[in-house]
Amino acid sequence: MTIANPRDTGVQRLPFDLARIRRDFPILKREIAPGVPLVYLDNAATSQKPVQVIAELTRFYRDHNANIHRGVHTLSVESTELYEAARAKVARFINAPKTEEIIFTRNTTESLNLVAHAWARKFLHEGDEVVISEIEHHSNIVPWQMLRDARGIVLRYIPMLPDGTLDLDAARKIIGPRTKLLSITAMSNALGTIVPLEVLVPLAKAQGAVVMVDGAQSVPHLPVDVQALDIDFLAFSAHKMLGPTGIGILWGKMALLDAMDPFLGGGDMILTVSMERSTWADVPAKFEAGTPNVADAIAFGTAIDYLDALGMDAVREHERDITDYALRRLADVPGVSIFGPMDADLRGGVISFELEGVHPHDIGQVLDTHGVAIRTGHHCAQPVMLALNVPATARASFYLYNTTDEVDKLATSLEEVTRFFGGAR
Ligand code: C6P
Repeated sequence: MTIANPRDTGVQRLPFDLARIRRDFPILKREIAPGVPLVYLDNAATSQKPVQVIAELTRFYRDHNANIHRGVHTLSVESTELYEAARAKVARFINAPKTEEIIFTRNTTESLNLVAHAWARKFLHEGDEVVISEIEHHSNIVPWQMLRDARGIVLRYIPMLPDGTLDLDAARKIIGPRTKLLSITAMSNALGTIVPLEVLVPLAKAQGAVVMVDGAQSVPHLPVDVQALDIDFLAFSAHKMLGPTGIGILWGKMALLDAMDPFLGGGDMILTVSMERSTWADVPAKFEAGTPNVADAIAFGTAIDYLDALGMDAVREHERDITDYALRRLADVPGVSIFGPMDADLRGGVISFELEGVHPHDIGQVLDTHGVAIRTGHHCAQPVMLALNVPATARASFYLYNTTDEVDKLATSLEEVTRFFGGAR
């Protein structure tokens, strides 16, 4: 049974039936070794894909494949329509006022860099302040450091408190009249902390600053409404929300996108080209130079159909319950220390932890022999590791198909890890 017909425009809500959902994900039936079923807990890195998304990719290449916005032949027209329909689905999903405000990029990283290049390089000047936080992913740190070095902007960080939440008192002092941009994650990939945008966004708006949100971890897991949030830019990746790799989104308010110069020059982003000069196409084409990732954008539309059919409130509720269970279950495993807020209402389905006496890399390797896939390392958030005073953590991250049985498997496997490394606690 399919969850939603990808060609439907209307969405029928379906009950959150975990067994049925799991049947849609063929990879969840995989065994890592004979008799060792996969327990996939690395969803913050990338999610698995349902059959509907996989089928849509094949269907596109089999039945429609052509370049878009170029031809008058049937296949080109069909491909263009499917691509633009996917854009409309994305717009509806985040409640963007205009479909044209959705720009297809490769991923969150490219979306954040697009704003750093095409907006910030044009509108920010020496001494202007960009405020980020200590819990950002590198892709929301490095572009601003590069801009600081090139343009002399000042980069300021909202610090992290020991419990993994942001220091809001410090934020009130840091965000001020010189703040021109607040670029902030909505959910930490390293700790799961949900950032209180409802507090931070008004602080920045009161100073007349532009607000960009890194939604790589929030859009896949929480209902997100860009108008209710009152933000200006939102960046996220399809591959973390049931869609293919190689497709990302930048949403921006039309007035800002209109005022920006292009990021890349080439085909499809121009209105006219002469030997002397070129003029730009309208948004979004202005930011989609060259042949875009047509098939993956269309399959991303199918991923959105799937999430819409479940409803993002239901997705969040399920993940909150799993996280709550996991926080309690892991706290009972001898030697485990969990980083970040201990309240499942304050975090998404991400749990970073350490196991006394065992390096995270070793935890990951032994868990793999039990079929349990987690991520270990600095999670592209080295400032968080510095603040925690650890070189790395082990991280389990959940999605809509994970079960409490899988959390139990993680917990019992961690006990095995302790035994394996000779710790008797
Ligand atoms: N975090 C993780 O394992 P890309 O790689 O461009 O799709 O997403 C970058 C990115 C930006 N912001 C946040 C909050 C993220 O979590 C990520 C990706 C993955 O945590 C891969 S490092």
